[in-house]
Amino acid sequence: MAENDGQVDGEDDVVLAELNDADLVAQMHDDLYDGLADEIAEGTNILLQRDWEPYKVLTEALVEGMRIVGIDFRDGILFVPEVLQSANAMKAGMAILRPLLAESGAPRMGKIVIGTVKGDIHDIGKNLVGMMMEGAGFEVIDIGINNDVDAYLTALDEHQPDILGMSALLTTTMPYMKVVVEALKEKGIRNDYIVLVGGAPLNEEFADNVGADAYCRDAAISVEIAKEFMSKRQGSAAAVGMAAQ
Ligand code: B1M
Repeated sequence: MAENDGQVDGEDDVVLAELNDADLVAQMHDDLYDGLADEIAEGTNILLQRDWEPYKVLTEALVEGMRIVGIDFRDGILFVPEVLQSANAMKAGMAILRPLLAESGAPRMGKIVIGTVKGDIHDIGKNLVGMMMEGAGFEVIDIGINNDVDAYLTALDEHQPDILGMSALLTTTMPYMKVVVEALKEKGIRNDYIVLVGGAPLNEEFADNVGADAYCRDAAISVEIAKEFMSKRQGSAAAVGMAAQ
């Protein structure tokens, strides 16, 4: 069971709405661990009704719960089918938070094409980045998982974004980012895009090595970095000009 086993979990008759905030969050970590999508949706709604900021619900209840799942997955206590259920439960919570994170009314900041690289089907982190970017006023074109070079190039050609975002969660798939960047260079279009990369096994050194513009540690930082690059690229007129479109 999850790290916080013994606090409030394991009770069939737990009424989420009767728990205080700390116990509810602990229970949600357990429910995420157990892949209980309905309970995660309910817990998410309860925290929102208690005036929790959507971002706080996301990070403290959902992302932290997934971190705990990741530890037991790594240690061979949980296996793929169980972790898939946890991922589905997480998505149930994210579906509720998505419109709230996106409704900030921020001016149009720019456009990003984002996708997970070839061979990799992890999409939760990428989806979170997309949600946060939308909330910050970016137009987000999510091209999904398992993208080869052609898929990235086609999306860039079709959508003409300012930013290309790539995600990789596996040490075996992260080198593919370099393949994509090299393809951009070969076509002479590398400098047309801000290339941002992210995913748990990456770091700044890796981003430098593959020729990306920056490594983004998490979704919130991705937004900050994207904004920074956009304002460098277009000057302070960027947000104003795009808002008027
Ligand atoms: Co996978 N898996 N998995 N898995 N999985 C990891 C990544 C792993 C670290 C688990 C472990 O061993 N502890 C391990 C990788 C080890 C390694 O490479 N060294 C692993 C493995 C081995 C595997 C399989 C090979 C297992 C197997 O089949 N034997 C297999 C591979 C499948 C494949 O892709 N080909 C596999 C499968 C799966 C599931 C399908 C069961 C499921 C994915 C479901 C889904 O995504 N729809 C899954 C999950 C859920 C995980 C863990 C538990 C959680 C990942 C996650 O969603 N984290 C993960 C363990 C872990 O990371 N602790 C693990 C939460 C998410 C919010 O964080 O994705 O890091 P993260 O995203 C962050 C930042 O990294 C950053 O911002 C995000 C939000 O803050 N970010 C970006 C991410 N992408 C970005 C892009 C950007 C910017 C920032 O662009 C601009």
